[in-house]
Amino acid sequence: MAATKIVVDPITRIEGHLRIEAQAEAGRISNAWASSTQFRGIEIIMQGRDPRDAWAFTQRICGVCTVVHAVASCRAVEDALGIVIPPNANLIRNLVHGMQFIQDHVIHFYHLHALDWVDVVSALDADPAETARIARSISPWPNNSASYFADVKERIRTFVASGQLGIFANGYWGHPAYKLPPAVNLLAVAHYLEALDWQRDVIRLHTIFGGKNPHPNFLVGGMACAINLEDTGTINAESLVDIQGMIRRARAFVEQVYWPDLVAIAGYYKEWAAIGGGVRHFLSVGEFPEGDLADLDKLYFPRGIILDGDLSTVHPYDQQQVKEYITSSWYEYEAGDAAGLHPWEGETKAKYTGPPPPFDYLQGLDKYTWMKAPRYEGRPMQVGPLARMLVSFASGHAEVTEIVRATLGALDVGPAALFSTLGRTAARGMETVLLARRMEAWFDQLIARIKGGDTATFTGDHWDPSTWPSTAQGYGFLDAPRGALGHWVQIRDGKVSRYQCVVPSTWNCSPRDGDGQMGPYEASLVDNHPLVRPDQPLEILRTIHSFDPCMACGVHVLDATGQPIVEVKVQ
Ligand code: NFE
Ligand code: MG
Repeated sequence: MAATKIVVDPITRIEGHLRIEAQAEAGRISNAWASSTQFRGIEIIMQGRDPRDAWAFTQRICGVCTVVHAVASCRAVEDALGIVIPPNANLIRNLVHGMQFIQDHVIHFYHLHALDWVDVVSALDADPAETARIARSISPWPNNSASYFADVKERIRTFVASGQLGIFANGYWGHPAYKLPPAVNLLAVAHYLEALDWQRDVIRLHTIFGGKNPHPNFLVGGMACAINLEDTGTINAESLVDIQGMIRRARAFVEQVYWPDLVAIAGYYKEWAAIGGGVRHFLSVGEFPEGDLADLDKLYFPRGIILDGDLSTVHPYDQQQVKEYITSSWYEYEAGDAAGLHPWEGETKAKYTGPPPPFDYLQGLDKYTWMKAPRYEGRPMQVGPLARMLVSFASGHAEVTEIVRATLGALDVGPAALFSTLGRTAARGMETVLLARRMEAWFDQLIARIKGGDTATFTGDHWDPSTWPSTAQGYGFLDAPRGALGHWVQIRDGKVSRYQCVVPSTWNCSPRDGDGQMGPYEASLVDNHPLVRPDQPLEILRTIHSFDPCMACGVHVLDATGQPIVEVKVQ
């Protein structure tokens, strides 16, 4: 029997345009291609600019992870110019980035991923009293009465009766792969709606420390906010109390809603702990510096590499070993298509060789995406929450070890279950719980420093370009919500001469390299992967969404101007 060809373009409920092509035989996926179908090239427009402005331009790579490119950029320029930021600035960056993680992960779970597992229409069959009983059995969260869930059910019924599902349109409702009982579906939909309000509240932390959201303000040399407890125009006693409230409400929702929901839903989908593992090399550049002087090597989540799923050894990360390949990508290199370039030598020269759109298939073409293929010592690497949890677990991180063990125990699965679609989604929840707790420690440290008389948030050292060497280069890393991020900057005569970003979604959405090695999305789709109904590729959504894809980051796109057409094509 010939393989069925499948195209999902764009995959929705992500940022940007991602096209997945696959082949399926006898209910399983036998081959897969991941293609990012838009290009903009922020790296190119950085050339010739003041490096102190780079954070503001690169931050616009993405409106989802609106913090991370700014921090990576500041760190790269600070590295190049030898700038050490004050401890308060580091704590504030941690709080801003930490809240970014928490908001991003909760939104991902409820609004971008949950409906791959939760059948909204089935919730109409729920008994609200049963939902209330389940809610009380897993969490002390106060919104847990039968009348509350009856109201939510009524709201869904109104959506469905109007024929306008709105935010719930286009689901594969009734698909046989949905397994939750109606009462659990209703619980999840109720929290989907609650999470919308919750995230709007807690992300105000960005507006206090950074002036606005999305895209709060940063500053090479520190943070662009002043602290003066007596002054109404700065971070003061009142705004710190407001921030403390947001941190507490963030933790409460994560511990009492997101995490219990995730564990409860995972319990119905344990077979997904053996599906979609894919690439077994993991990279974390680590994140959340905790040393007194913003020591970028003393991190809450450690830096390191896991090879071949072997958790007995954490290998050191050496940024010199990162190279980007374009064998399968619409770019050209001066040294030719087979070359791998370290970001210090990186080139961004677009060369589209695909068919004019609209096209039928990209599968079979030598080049099929705008993503480059980053490799570490020649290996594709999986990045993101699972990489962070595995590197932390293998490093003996106490809190990570505890929550990993407890979760595996609660689900009654072994450590091998981590290498899977379910493992990626569970790891994202685990780190959110730990970060929601850690935020309180960073906040307390900031308060203690302020009480001790230190209100510095910025250093002017090396701010003046006349003090800079004629050439300088630096890198800035951070582990973003979707994984390892690196910015590499070169400065000549006070201006950016080269700027390269190697981004989490570029690692994960990478195409095949010259050795034919698939990237993580592709490899996960052919790893013991079911596809029951090729015309309703729900299982593809589950695995791809478990990475939380962002094409805007991956090829540094600013906006999506293509047609909002979801094409699911089967032949
Ligand atoms: Ni646009 Fe991003 C994150 C970065 S992903 S979301 O997290 O960097 O590649
Ligand atoms: Mg790049």
